[in-house]
Amino acid sequence: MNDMIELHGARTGNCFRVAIALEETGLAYRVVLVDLANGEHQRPEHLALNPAGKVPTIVASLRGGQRLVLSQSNAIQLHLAERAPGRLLPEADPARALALERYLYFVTDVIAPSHSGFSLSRVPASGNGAELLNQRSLDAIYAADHMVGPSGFISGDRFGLADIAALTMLLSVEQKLDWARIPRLQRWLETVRTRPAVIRGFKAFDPS
Ligand SMILES: N[C@@H](CCC(=O)N[C@@H](CS)C(=O)NCC(=O)O)C(=O)O
Repeated sequence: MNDMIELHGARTGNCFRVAIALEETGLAYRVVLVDLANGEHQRPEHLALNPAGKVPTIVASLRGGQRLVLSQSNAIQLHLAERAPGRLLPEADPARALALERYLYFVTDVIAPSHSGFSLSRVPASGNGAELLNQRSLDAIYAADHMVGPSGFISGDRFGLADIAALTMLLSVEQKLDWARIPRLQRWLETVRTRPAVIRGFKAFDPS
């Protein structure tokens, strides 16, 4: 069985997080570009992998030869963390539990309202719902400055899932943030955005 993981995706935040996680683990992968603008995510071959017609999706083989087709960017990142023990998540508690807490903070309190705000902003006559959700996401970022510890990372002593979740999100609102309110996150961003694996992850869906 081929150990190469296939990553079906496009240049979107959810896909970049998976590509960065793959790069950080060093697991072998190859990208299958899904052209969203041309509706490739709705074609039968993609729907056979992801019936919701979304990206990202990975196709991988497990020890013993079983095939794994997995969607949901966060389920994929957790799967990758388990395949590369200690690389994206500490292996033992309490560090592991605390790292999951920070990761899920960014997923549920920062990314989720931001995505909902984006969807709502496209609905005519939705009032100021989008604005409220976007502000809720920004407020959760302002509340996270203290999470950057002496190591310079968001949880524990190495770069991990929480850093990946925070990174794509903070970059997407970089121009909206008042950085004077979050000096630790500002220093953190300057460092993590230059990590070679992060740079490679952001280029993963560039046409070759
Ligand atoms: N909760 C899913 C969301 C997947 C998702 O919404 N993907 C977007 C791109 S980031 C997509 O495929 N959009 C195409 C569409 O909805 O038509 C995840 O985390 O993977």
